[in-house]
Amino acid sequence: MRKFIVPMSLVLAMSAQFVQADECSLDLNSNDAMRFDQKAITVKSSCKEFTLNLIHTGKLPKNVMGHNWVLTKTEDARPVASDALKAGIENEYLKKDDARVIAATKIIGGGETASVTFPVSKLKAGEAYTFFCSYPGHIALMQGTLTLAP
Ligand SMILES: [Cu+2]
Repeated sequence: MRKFIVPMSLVLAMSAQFVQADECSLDLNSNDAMRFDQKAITVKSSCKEFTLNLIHTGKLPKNVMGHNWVLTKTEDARPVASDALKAGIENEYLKKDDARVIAATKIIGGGETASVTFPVSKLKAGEAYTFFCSYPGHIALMQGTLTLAP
């Protein structure tokens, strides 16, 4: 009987998560080939907060193939990424207190996950946003767009 109860509550918890995933959160995979699995993210303006769950499906450690998820206005993405180089891995490859960064996760390695939640009020309709990985050199392949949609 006990064996039955545990899986049932697990199933319920998982279905609740799927409902939320459709609305105001997203799972984004990253890998050892230096890629995100999605190029465009849409955030609904009806969401109060948005949660990005970054998953590293690879095996390489974070000092070799580290990934994070950083969100800025598109015009800020390159400058933020070049300042991130100087910040080093001890600062999660981001300049400290960088006001241009709207949201960011820590750097993770293979098999790890990291999440960030930010208020959707930080986004404006019609503004172009870019998400990227600030690990040195990764922005070349690891970037995409984020837009606020009605
Ligand atoms: Cu990366």
